[in-house]
Amino acid sequence: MQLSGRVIEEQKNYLIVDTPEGTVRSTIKGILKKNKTRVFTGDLVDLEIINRDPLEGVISAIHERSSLLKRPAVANLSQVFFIFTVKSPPLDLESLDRFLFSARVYGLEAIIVFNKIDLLNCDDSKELEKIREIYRKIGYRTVCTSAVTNTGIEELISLCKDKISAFSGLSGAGKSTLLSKIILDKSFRIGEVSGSNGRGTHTTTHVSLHPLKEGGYVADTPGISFVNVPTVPEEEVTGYFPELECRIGQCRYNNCIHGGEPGCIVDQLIAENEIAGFRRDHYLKIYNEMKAIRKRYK
Ligand SMILES: Nc1nc2c(ncn2[C@@H]2O[C@H](COP(=O)(O)OP(=O)(O)OP(=O)(O)O)[C@@H](O)[C@H]2O)c(=O)[nH]1
Ligand SMILES: [Zn+2]
Repeated sequence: MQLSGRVIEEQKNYLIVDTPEGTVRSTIKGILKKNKTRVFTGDLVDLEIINRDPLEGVISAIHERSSLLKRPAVANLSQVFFIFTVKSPPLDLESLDRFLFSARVYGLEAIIVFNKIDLLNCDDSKELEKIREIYRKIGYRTVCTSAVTNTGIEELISLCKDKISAFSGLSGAGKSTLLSKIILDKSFRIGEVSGSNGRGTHTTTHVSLHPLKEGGYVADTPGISFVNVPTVPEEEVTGYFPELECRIGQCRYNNCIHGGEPGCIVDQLIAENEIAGFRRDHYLKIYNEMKAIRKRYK
């Protein structure tokens, strides 16, 4: 019998595949091994069932991937929730912009979550609304949540439906707490790939995908890190900032990097409050980093 399913976990000698018939403990067909074909968590695969009870199978084909994240390895991730807070820890927009940049380079949809809104007073909430408006305007979805009052949890769950999602964010923002509200299963391994340096204390641990009863999967490891931005040619950095990308070619000088040159449309739009000045600053920082990296390898 043939089945298709999603690889949800890599074990030492087996891959666990979620199929309509249940989870199947699987090995990889010899010919695929011979071709050195790698199978990753998140891959959609075809299986030949070789045993019914317990269900066991052999992976015979891998469907084309839409994305592959390297560390930790996970295929076909469709979206990532970036968990941030306004208070405790304080809002860190530079990190958020670096995460958003990385997600765009990797081709992942990013959703911004402002957690711990139970801690905000009236002024904080007004400030948060202004920030949300800035990101909304450039096309990002934002969600406000509280694991204390359960605000926004239903919205998070509905956004996960039929998608493969991961949670990322700075330490202490509440990733594990929010994940445990979405994945109610007790076998959920909270915090395993988490660490103060953002790279994880158990970096060898593989990602597992947890099937949601609503449909879709959530990576159960909250440590997927976007802190280290991927390297791209510096002139392409604008392409990953939506509000800059749509202004390409509008400055006086064609090679304007929006770093204070005369006749820069970005300067004008910042003065008119159309573009957030801090986003330009974060863009310039990444631009200069990319330039420095290129020079080093020249
Ligand atoms: N007030 C409040 N506290 C929260 C909320 N969500 C999480 N916390 C608390 O914030 C602290 C950090 O939460 P975690 O879920 O461990 O955060 P994390 O992002 O997984 O942190 P790392 O494991 O360090 O990456 C815990 O003490 C949580 O109880 C919230 O919505 N409101
Ligand atoms: Zn410019």
